[in-house]
Amino acid sequence: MIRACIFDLDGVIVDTAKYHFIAWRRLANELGFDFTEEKNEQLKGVSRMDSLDLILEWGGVEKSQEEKEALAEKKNSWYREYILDMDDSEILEGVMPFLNNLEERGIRKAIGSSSKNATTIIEQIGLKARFEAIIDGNKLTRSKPDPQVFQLGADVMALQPKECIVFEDAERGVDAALAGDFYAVGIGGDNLSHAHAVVPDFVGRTFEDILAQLPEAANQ
Ligand code: B16
Ligand code: MG
Repeated sequence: MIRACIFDLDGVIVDTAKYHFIAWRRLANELGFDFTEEKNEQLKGVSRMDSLDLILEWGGVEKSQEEKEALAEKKNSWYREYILDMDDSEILEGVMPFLNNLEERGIRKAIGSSSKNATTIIEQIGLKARFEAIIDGNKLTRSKPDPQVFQLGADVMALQPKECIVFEDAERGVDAALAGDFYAVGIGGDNLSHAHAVVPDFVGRTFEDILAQLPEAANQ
């Protein structure tokens, strides 16, 4: 029986991918190369340092560990300028009614994000009090597709994976949920067909609608 929903943040509750893209692209341009928004898709759900490694590889640039840490810090300071301007108007359409619907049903809620900035973002958009657990990148030792982020969320709520639905917009995020034995629902995007169900967004959707798309066992 499902008792909780665990939400990825970037791409599920808010669209911060656009801010990550602007900041990473600015860094790449400073290093003398560029990359496209399609390439940026590959960075969804990927940790900061792993994202930097991929971007440097695309640009054919090699840097020492110390230089990489300085570059990641620079990108993060630009990124934080954007997120510190965010407010509740950036919550994706359909999310608020869906959270309300879960609360009416007594379904518990947590955030499971790779981002070290997740708690700041949740505070900026005024949703902190709505989640029982916020697992962010600061609490993680392993990146998605490792299931650690969702396992920690389930642990805080003292629930088993099969009592939780994970909502994810990234292929690696769905991989992580499945690796941890959670029910996985893909939001939007391509490359999510391995999830138990995929929906374009939360608009007009209730908990019952989602349950109806999951395997029989989730409904018992
Ligand atoms: P930060 P999610 C992920 O968040 C983003 O999708 C990914 O693009 C980003 O690189 C990662 O967080 C780390 O973010 O630099 O803020 O620690 O989708 O897992 O909520
Ligand atoms: Mg995401």
